[in-house]
Amino acid sequence: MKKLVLFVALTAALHAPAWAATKNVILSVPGMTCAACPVTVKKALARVEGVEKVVVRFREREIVVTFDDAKTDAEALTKATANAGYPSTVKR
Ligand SMILES: [Cu+2]
Repeated sequence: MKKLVLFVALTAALHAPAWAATKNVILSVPGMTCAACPVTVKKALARVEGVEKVVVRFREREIVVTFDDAKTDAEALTKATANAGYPSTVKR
């Protein structure tokens, strides 16, 4: 019985969104060389769970991603663009 109580308490703690926050990250994506590229990268990023908004700055070869940091992180985002064929780095 004690174990069950502990388990329930732990589960509740792990799922509490108390520290969840919306974050912005700027990804540098040098491989976006034509107007069609951002479409592919944007789709790949939008598929990542926790991503709320994707804004492409094509001329700067940058993408601003708004995400829930309880669900994903910058590493997962760069991985997603790389998997789509566009390696990226975090600018900020
Ligand atoms: Cu292209």
